[in-house]
Amino acid sequence: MTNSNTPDIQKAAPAPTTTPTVSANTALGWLHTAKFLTTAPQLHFLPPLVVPEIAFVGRSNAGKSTCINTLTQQKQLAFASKKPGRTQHINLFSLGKQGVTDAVLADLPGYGYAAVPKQDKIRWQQVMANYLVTRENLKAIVLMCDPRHGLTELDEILLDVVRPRVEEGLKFLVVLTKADKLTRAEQNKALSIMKLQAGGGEVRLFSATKRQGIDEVAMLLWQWAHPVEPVQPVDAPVAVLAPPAPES
Ligand SMILES: Nc1nc2c(ncn2[C@@H]2O[C@H](COP(=O)(O)OP(=O)(O)OP(=O)(O)O)[C@@H](O)[C@H]2O)c(=O)[nH]1
Ligand SMILES: [Mg+2]
Repeated sequence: MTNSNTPDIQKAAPAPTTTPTVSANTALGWLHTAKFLTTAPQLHFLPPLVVPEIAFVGRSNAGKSTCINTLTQQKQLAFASKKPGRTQHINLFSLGKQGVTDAVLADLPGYGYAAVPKQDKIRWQQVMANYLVTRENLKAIVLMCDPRHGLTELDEILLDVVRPRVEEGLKFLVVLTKADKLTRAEQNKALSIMKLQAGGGEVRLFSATKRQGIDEVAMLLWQWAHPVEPVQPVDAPVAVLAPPAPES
């Protein structure tokens, strides 16, 4: 029984989970606010930002721009094309309700397109590595991978480049694109193989044409852009004095 004259001792509440839950509708509504922000041929032309940035990377023609258009439900936000090498700059899209930007999506040019001159390839790989290593507000990477090809040599190089940042907390998702080209059994097999290769990163099947995996990817991106900071535990218990007992 509590004596009203004795101070109540209130312990600090346990830290809340760092993974907030969100409905697919909320996540998709948020992604739908996407607006073109800027485009840059090189990292140093990008504006420094403080809001979380989520970069879409992967080989040429993997479906990065299409994925951004599908997630944001905007047909021509990012330039998608049958012709590989369509995206040649780093394109940023701002996200946020009521005009308040709370995150940015980055659509990066693809790599590995055979017809690109060797010098351009090398230059681009340097721009990309530089971006992935030094972009300060980069919070997550979405690696688009066509499961019919699996991880290419350049994907592996990219994974090596970002590994130290992933170990420091950078979020990482492999999206297995164009899942509509695979049977259900092939999809499951590709998913299991990639889970082994993704080194603890998330893996999701995705198809823009069949609208598969959209909710799941949208919710993951929303969670990553809106992390809940754990409440610091209070060292000493907080004493809350009970009101004095009324005099009789
Ligand atoms: N069947 C199918 N085709 C897709 C899907 N996603 C993209 N594509 C097609 O793949 C081609 C390349 O798509 P993009 O989104 O331009 O690919 P990208 O990765 O941005 O390519 P780059 O800008 O060259 O790096 C286009 O013809 C798309 O229509 C999908 O989920 N299913
Ligand atoms: Mg593109």
